[in-house]
Amino acid sequence: MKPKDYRSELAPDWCPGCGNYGIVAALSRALAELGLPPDRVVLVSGIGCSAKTVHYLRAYGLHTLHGRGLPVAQGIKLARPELTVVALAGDGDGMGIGAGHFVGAGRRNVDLTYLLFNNQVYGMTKGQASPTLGFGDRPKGLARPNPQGPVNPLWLAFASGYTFIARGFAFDIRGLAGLIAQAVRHPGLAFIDVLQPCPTYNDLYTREWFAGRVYDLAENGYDPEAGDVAGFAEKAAEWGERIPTGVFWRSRRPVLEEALNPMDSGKTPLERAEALLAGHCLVR
Ligand SMILES: Cc1ncc(C[n+]2csc(CCOP(=O)(O)OP(=O)(O)O)c2C)c(N)n1
Repeated sequence: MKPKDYRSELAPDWCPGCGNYGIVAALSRALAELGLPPDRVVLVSGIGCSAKTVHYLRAYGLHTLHGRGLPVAQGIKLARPELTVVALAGDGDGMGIGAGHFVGAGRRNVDLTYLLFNNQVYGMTKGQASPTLGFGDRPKGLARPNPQGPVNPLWLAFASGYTFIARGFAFDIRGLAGLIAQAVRHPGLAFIDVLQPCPTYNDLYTREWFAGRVYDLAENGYDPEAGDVAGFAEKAAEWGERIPTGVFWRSRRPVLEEALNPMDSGKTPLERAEALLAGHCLVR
């Protein structure tokens, strides 16, 4: 399989210069590198410009509801553990309306990959401030500077229990493809915050702005497996003149599939999850 073999017959209708083109290129490159047949891959999205990605790649795809991609993705993985599941969301989708699911998924550690298309605005609805936009920032879709502070997706992923945490840049296609391949291979819930410039509504954080700032954590000998929480927190907070990309954190703990009752081995993980949860619920 070559990267182009994962492209669907549909032509993307994103704006010229959108970072999403780089993400599609990186995702198809990673799937080719992993040698995954399209019928073993499921892409799950919420709502937004980012969510259209599932239509432009040749694999199974579900375009779900705003902020709800992760619960669907986890259900698919539990029902069909042999499939590779990749969930994707915009920063409004994933860090706003879907933030509760983001936290819950971290606690479960189901073996799937989650890509955040982070452009700091609600692209599809004309550039309102998303939860990752900085305090006081005023990209052109805002009438006034942003009165709210940003959430740090890397810190939130860590606090929620994600076992693989990385950041990529949409226009570093080779680097992002490498991160996606590592995330898919990681046995557990893997999160990649993708810096994805929106050329139409975010005139502050542009492709050029990022290109002069991003650097690879690995260049400075950073070890994501050192278990160094303070080092992780410091690197995840670095933003401004220099912005780190690469793998920030990698650890192992049982995935939900393993943690379920081993006595129920004749059942699928989804049936085992239902049996387990039934024991914890007063009302079904
Ligand atoms: C429940 C619900 N609320 C609001 C909307 C309207 N809506 C559609 S896309 C969107 C924001 C998308 O922004 P983001 O997730 O950052 O993705 P982007 O378009 O930038 O890729 C909103 C608020 C919706 N479709 N459904």
